[in-house]
Amino acid sequence: MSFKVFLIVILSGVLVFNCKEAVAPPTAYGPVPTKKQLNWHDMEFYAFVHFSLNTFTNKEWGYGDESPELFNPTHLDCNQWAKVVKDAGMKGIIITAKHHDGFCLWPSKFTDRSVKNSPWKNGKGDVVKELAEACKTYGLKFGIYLSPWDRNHPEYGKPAYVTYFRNQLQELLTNYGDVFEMWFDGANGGDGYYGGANEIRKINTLEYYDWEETYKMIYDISPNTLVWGIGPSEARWIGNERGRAGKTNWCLLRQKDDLEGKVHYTEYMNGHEDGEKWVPGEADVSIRPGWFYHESEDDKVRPLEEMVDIYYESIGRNANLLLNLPVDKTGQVNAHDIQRLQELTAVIKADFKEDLLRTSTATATDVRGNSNKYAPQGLIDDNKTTYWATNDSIKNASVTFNFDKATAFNRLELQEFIKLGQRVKRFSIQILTNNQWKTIAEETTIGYKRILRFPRIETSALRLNITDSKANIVLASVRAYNAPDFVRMPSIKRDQSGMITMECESGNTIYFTTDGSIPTVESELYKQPIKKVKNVTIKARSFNKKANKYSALKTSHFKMLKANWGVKSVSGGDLKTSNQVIDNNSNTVWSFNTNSANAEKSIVIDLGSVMNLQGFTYLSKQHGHQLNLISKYTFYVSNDFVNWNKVTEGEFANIENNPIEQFIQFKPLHARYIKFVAKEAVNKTKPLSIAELGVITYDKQIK
Ligand code: FUL
Repeated sequence: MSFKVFLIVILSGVLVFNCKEAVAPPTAYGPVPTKKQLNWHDMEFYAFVHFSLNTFTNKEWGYGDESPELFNPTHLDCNQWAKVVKDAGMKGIIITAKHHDGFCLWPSKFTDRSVKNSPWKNGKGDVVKELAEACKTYGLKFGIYLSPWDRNHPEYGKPAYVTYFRNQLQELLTNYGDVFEMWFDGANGGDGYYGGANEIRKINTLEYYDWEETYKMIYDISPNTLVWGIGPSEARWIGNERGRAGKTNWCLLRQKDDLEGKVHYTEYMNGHEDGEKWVPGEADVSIRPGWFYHESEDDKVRPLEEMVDIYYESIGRNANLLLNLPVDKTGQVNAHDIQRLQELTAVIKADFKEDLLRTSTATATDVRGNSNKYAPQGLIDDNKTTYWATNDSIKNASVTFNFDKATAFNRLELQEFIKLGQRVKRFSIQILTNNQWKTIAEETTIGYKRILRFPRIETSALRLNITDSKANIVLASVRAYNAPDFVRMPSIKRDQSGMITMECESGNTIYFTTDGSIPTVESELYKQPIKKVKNVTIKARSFNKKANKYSALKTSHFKMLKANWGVKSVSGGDLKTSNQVIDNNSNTVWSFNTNSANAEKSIVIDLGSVMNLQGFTYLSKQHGHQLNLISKYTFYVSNDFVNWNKVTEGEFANIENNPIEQFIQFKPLHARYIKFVAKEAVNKTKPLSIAELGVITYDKQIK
């Protein structure tokens, strides 16, 4: 080698080296997650277990006066819970160590209201310990729900209770190993037993617990615990108990405002683009209507397609999913719930089987410093630490993915490199058809993870356009999947005249039975509405001939037809429209609308004949911001419309957070007239809504 050549080699080496040196990595923009939060994001999917005295009293909220002796699971097995959770690909379990009624699943030394005074294991058991150990055995993380509200404690509302609450926190965080998440429920204050006072106690949640001090204590004992919910938390509620995040979902929150009570919870679904702190959303939902186990809900486990939608609208919308599996009276996850969970897991596994972008080639309109290190290859290399980044001033840019042959897919999964902040405000997806770019999706945020579902397309190239970003783009991954066809269940409705209508997606057909057997293509084909006026159970499945596939089974029990019912009288509302409460249509809503808070609000219904009753049902308005919920009721019956017997009174527990149909049971009786009285409203709203009132009957109708 001549000296000249040698010099050129050396110089170019220096140049390349310099070039590499010159491309500085992108810097963080705005609030960023802590290491703890990053680990939490990676968990994505974990379980909630609601299990306590309520499991045995059949309640959603205990009043606080229930005896600990009622807690007596026959075959408690935390390893069974852990196995179910592990098999579903979930990463941890959060247990209701203490719910609002104050009963403790561990033998706390600060109260007698715990497992130690239950017959279970002769008072020697500790559910929290058994679960912590089971989680360890199965490689799951372990979390704790400790209700700040305690409807039993005599000192609740006074300073002494806060000390008690902190003592229990300390106990839980010290004695059971690592706790990945501490869950502080927002439901707080109201009436309760409170050591026998039986009164209403309200507190200011933001001030009463001195959260700053409480958090300090938590972090002193357990710095790796992420605190959820109230106070200066590190993750937020998603704003509903349906497990759905907003399409636009920022991991940021104006927490300072929140701590001053200036943020409405409906904002939690989307977070705040201008939030000053990283407080990502966690979507909580129960696999059934209630949070605690009720045998009456065994046939009301959420349908598979709802579960699939929940998955896509939580994890697929930049939120973690906390799915509740209510453990039943035996002390195990119930078979009905396990089956649904397994079905869900199978769908998710099949949907995300093979990333089709792995073998594509990716080119970008802008690459930071033209460096290989930040090239779009980093999006498809299945390596979490590599990413595509643009130059500092570039807030919109595109990546084109070319397939070597036409490729079909219907899912797209995107992830930002959130270690450096959440940036993308808007993006679109295009595919190449007939040499033209066609837009198939226009969306907003991405965050930790965003998954899009769309009808299957086939294309030789896919383009991602980031059209607006807070700062230069730093994207971690893009993946495409071809999820199998999912045949959705048919919907089944019956109107007041008894006509049953079924619907399914176009192209599919419906087969059904009325004898309890599982429908197949040999069963009756649904062609037109059928009339069934008596009690009937319809089992139906949609069938997709092309894919040779059935939907999940849809079971609808139709009980009492309200055809002979009539509203006899109302107080505090309009009689003319009141039939809406018995029209079997949850979309028509009738309201008590008197201006006077003290005025009687009652509605009397004639059931047409004397019936065997053992309960009633109340369904509030279901849609919209203001649901005008009734929180307390009194219920009367009569046989002659003159003499009335008060049968029951009480509260619709947790209706504010979870406004599902309320089932109130009472001792069997015979009656023809029922009177429903609305005693109190959630939030003291004026109109009080009723979408539907019903009765729970037993046996057959009697004369
Ligand atoms: C709510 C509580 O009141 C429910 O009982 C349940 O624990 C749910 C997860 O949070 O606010």
